[in-house]
Amino acid sequence: MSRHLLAAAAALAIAAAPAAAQEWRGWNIHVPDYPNSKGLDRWAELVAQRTSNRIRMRMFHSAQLGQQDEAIQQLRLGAIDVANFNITPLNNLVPETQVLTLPFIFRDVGHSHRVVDGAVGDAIAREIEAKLNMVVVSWFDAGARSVYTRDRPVRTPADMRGLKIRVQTSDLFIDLMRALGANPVPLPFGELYTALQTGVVDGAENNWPSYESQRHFEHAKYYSTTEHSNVPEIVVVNKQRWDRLSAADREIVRAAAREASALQRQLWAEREKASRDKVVAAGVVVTEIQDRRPFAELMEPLYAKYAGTPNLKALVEQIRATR
Ligand code: GTR
Repeated sequence: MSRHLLAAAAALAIAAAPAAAQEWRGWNIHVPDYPNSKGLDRWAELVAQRTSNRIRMRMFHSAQLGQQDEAIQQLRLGAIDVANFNITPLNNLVPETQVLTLPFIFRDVGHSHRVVDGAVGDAIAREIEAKLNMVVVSWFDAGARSVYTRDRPVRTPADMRGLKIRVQTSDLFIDLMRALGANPVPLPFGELYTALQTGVVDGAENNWPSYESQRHFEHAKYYSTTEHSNVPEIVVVNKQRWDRLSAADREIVRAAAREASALQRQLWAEREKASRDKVVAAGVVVTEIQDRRPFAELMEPLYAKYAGTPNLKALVEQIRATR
């Protein structure tokens, strides 16, 4: 065979060979048995099956690859390929995400699903993609966030006055706590257990599963159902990774992420109840807030500040009009 023919044959062999297997690194903040971790594991399993292992996602749970803000940075740069997180830490980077974080914006869980799975979710996903170099492939649940404290229960906003309450890195959340009269303290999730233990903060706010799985209840045993925010979570892929996929593989990755999200939502509903039962059995004092209006009224000015532009106002109206 001539040298030319040999070269041509080699080129053909390369073209015909299946695309090299890829291993993606996945980030998640939660413990392995958390609904989000299980949802991500299912996603990885489905994608591996449907691509005959050409795309394998290795999920690192429990913030092994860093705390949330750093991980988001790594994801933007491509050092992490996929991740799941709550959208609050994107508030300062992509203002459109603020509308989903606003207090009392959703009527119930079904409403939040219809919003994020519909046109509003798509519009926000496009902004995240354009500004942050990541593609949103599905949305996870994160339930309602409520306030919990170390020393005494919160029944009314007056009980919040002067309390140091941990928040995520988001100006909206900082202002939300200030509106209630508290002193917001931005801290990474992973530092919160010790901060509660040592009294660096007087309390925090989160959903039942995070309160339970991070064992915050051991040092903050008063949980008050303020349910002030229902922040949804996203599942994302670094954009360079995504852009290099064939159209067929993109479809596989996205469809599998949607199926993973259906599983996560089902596990979420179960875990919310199980977590609550577990902490109550461990001695947590639950204060049921029957009338949330005094809280909601104080937070109302946040709408003008964080959804004041015509574009954001329109998104809020679209959310409210979603049935
Ligand atoms: C959890 C959420 C995490 C993170 C955490 C926090 O509920 O799933 O993504 O946002 O809260 O408060 O830092």
